[in-house]
Amino acid sequence: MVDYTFELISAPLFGDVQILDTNDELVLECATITGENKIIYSPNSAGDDFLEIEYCTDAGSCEIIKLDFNNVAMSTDDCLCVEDCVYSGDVNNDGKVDVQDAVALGLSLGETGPSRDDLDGFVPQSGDSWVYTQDINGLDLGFADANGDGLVAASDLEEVDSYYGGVHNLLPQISYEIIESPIVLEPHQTEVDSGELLVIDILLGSETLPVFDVSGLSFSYTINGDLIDSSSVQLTFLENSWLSYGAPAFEYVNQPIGGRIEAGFSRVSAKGASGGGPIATLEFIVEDDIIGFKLEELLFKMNMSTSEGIIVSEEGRQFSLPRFDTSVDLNLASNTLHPDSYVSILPNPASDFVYITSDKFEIDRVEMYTIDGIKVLDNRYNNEFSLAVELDQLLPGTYILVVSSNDKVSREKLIKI
Ligand SMILES: [Ca+2]
Ligand SMILES: [Ca+2]
Repeated sequence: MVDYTFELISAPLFGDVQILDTNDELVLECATITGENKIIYSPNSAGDDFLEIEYCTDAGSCEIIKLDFNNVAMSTDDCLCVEDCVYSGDVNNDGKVDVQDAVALGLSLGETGPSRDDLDGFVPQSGDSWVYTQDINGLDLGFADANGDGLVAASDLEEVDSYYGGVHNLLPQISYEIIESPIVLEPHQTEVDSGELLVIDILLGSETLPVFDVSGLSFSYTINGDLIDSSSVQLTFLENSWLSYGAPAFEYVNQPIGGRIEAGFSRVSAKGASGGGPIATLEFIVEDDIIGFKLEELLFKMNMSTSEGIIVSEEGRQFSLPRFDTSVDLNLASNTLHPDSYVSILPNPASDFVYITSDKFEIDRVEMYTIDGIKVLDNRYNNEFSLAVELDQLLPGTYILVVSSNDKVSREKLIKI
C-alpha cells in the first residue's frame, strides 16, 4: 500500500532523477529495478551535487528533503551492487553510519563468513550471504564485516570511523519502547571557572531503579560547543562498573561536531548486565576565552543533556531512554589576574559610576559586554591601580567587565541599575 509520494523539486546539476511508481521498471546495465517509490539518481559526472525532493503523505503533510551527494568516479568495469548492498560501516543497514553501528559491531565480534572484494569508499558492495544473522537486528552478519575480510573484528571499527555520518539511504527512524531510566549526568562541581577542567559522572539506573539485561548501550551528550575545548574531551567507560562486569568491553566514542559526543558500549559474547549506578566519566576543559562568543543562550549556565539513549538486550530487543538535562554555573566572575591578587568593583550593583581597583596589577584596559556578548565599552588606561568608569550611557541590566593587565585578564559580573 502506497501512502506517500515523492516529487522532484530541484534537479541535480549532473545527471537525471527518476522516481519509480509501484508498477514501473527501470532496466540498467547491471540490474533491473522495480518501483514502489524508488528515487533513482544517475549522475554523469564526479563531484558534489545536490537535489531536493518533496515528500508528501496521503494525509496531506509534506516535507522538503535536501540530498547532498558526493559522486565518486569508479575505475571498475564490473557492475556495482544495486540492491541489498553492504556499505562499509553501516552495520545495522539503516542507511547511515553512527554510534549504533559500533554497538551492533561489538555484539557480533568473532563471527566469520565469506569475504568480499572490498571496494574503497562509501560505495555499494556485493557480498555473499553469511547465512547467520546479527542477534541485534536479524540482518545478515555480512553487514557487520565492514572491511570485508571475512571476520567481524575490532579492526572493522576503523570503517565505522572512516564513514561516520555517511548516509546512503533514507529510512524512517525506528521508535522503541521507552524505559524510565535516563542516562544521568552528575557533574563534580555545581560551578566551574572558564579554563577549568569539568568532570562529570555518567550513570545509568540506580540501586532503587535498576536497569535489566543490557548488552549494548548508545547515547549522545550535547553542550554548547562554544563553551568547551573540543580537543580536551574524554569520555571513558568505567572498567569495574555494573555494566562492564564479567564481560570484555567494546566501546566507541565520536565527537562529530564540537559539543556533541556520541558513545557506544557493547558486552562482547556475554549475558546482558543488570544493575544501576556509574558507568562512565566525561571530562573536558571549559573554554578559556568565553567572552569572544555569543552568550545569549548561556546566561551564565552551561546547559547539557543526554539524549538518543538506546539499550539493547541480550535477545536483541531495543529500548529508548528518556532525555536528561542538567546545568553547571559558569563562573565568569573569577579573578584570573593572579591567585594572590584581586580586582575590586564597587559599588555593585552600580548606577552612574563603578570604581575598579587592583591591589598588585596595573590596569591597562577595561571592556564591558552585555550577556549577549556585545561589546558596549572599551577603555584604555595607562597602567592604573585605581580608576572610575562612567555607566550613565548604559541600559540597566547585567554586564561582564573584563579588566586586563598586560596578558592577564579578570572577568567580573556587574549589575547596572
Ligand atoms: Ca547504521
Ligand atoms: Ca572484518
